[in-house]
Amino acid sequence: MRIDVITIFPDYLAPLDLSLIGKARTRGLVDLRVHDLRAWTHDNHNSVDDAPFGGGAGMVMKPQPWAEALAAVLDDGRAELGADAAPVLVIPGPSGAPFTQPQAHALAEVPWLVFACGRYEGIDERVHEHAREDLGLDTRVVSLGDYVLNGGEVAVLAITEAVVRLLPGVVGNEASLVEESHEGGLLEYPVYTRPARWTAPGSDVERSVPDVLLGGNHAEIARWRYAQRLARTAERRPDLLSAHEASRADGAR
Ligand code: 6GU
Repeated sequence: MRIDVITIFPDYLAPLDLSLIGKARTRGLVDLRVHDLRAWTHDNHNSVDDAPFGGGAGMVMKPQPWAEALAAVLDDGRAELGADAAPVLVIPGPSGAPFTQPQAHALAEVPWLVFACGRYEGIDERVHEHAREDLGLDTRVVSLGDYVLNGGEVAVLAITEAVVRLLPGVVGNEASLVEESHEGGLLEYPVYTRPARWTAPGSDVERSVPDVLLGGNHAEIARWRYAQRLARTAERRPDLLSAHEASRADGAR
């Protein structure tokens, strides 16, 4: 998979050199390139933003550097992937649709992703239109959740990690991708490791691992874990539980 990130803070993406993603990059599973948007400015101040038409607080990212950046990144990617290659363009922002695990799976099937990181109050809307209508790009505005960050860079870190760990060969034990929170629309069951009985320093309570997990009856363990997933989802994410019940009623699972 090829991933291009366009940002005014390339250093913000440095964590993508680390851990699982870094390893996937050195192993050639992911070709990730970070581009400084200011490379496509032509004034002395390398300005990328300006005041909003219609007034209001904050600044808006100017269209021209974005159009040039997208053209250059598309050229570069097509030189490598072929003239017909077309990336999915992901524009992170608080006004996007929520990013979810099903979307992570969908993006993991795409051979080429381009992320456009907005800062300030966002990118001039005509850049979105240009990408869709002139460049013909599948353009998706996505949000991490209902709160405001200063820019899209943290979202790119989160989305890239969620997507890249799903690529074949990135996570050592692929079974670990199946039984985790948000797979199957429920949260993960509680997990335990040795010792089976444990007392925290300074505590006088000995805490035991649930007996069912020590018994080796795998059908019973599976039933217990499913019940735990339901209980935990009901408590922490009742919104997910109603969707899960609807899909079960449909016979989807
Ligand atoms: Cl993707 N961007 C920004 N700036 N704020 C956010 C967000 C993204 N997701 C939630 N808040």
